[in-house]
Amino acid sequence: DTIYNNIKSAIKENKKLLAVLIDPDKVKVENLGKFTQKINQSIATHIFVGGSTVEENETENVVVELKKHTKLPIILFPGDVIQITDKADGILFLSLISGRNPDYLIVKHVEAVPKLFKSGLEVIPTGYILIENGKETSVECVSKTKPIANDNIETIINTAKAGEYLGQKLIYLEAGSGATHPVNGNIISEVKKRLGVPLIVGGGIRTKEALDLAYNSGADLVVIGTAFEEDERFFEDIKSPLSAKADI
Ligand code: 1GP
Repeated sequence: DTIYNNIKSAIKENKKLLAVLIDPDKVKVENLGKFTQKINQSIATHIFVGGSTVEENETENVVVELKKHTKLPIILFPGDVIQITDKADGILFLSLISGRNPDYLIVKHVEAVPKLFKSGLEVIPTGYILIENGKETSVECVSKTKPIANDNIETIINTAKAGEYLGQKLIYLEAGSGATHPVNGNIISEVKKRLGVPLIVGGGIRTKEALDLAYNSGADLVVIGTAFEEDERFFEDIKSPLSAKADI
């Protein structure tokens, strides 16, 4: 459980973690070398690879290329079973607990087992909670599930806690890639107060202020994809002691 234990020890030392999300659909493999150098020089501690609509083999090609350029842990954040590759280090074994579609709660997980069994991937059970953000995101479309309204704080808290009681080792509050509004600070802090496992927050974070707000509200690990895809200078914007790099 190296990845998970490192996350837990970083949190114990009050370090904040940052995952750069790479969607194999949105990158060219030949550009990844340069992009990964930027990641290496930044405060990022993890690389997540995944997306909602990725074709077979694309994920593996991306992971293999990333591995040539970085020592950061590469963790699959899969939208589907075909995105599983044993070339990564770990996988967020996501259960979409905000939704009521059995496919994303258990069906695809059963299908994934033969692949996971053969792989050396560290499997990290993760309760994935989609929160309304102002527009329909691809998670909502693909999974055919409704996000939880962002003023329904009670349900968000209870869903996160139910995930923890079910044994999920991480809880991920997701506004959706490219979200208009990231998960708000109040939701993050209310969930964090009651949660005994590390909290991941992502979706729509595009400024240093939004990143710091997420951290200060209680996010242990923040995931950012779109902002880096759109402008690599964002790596520079977030250089600061407030979100100091953890040694992982
Ligand atoms: C999406 O939470 C991640 O699943 C990251 O979202 O692309 O908006 O940064 P962005």
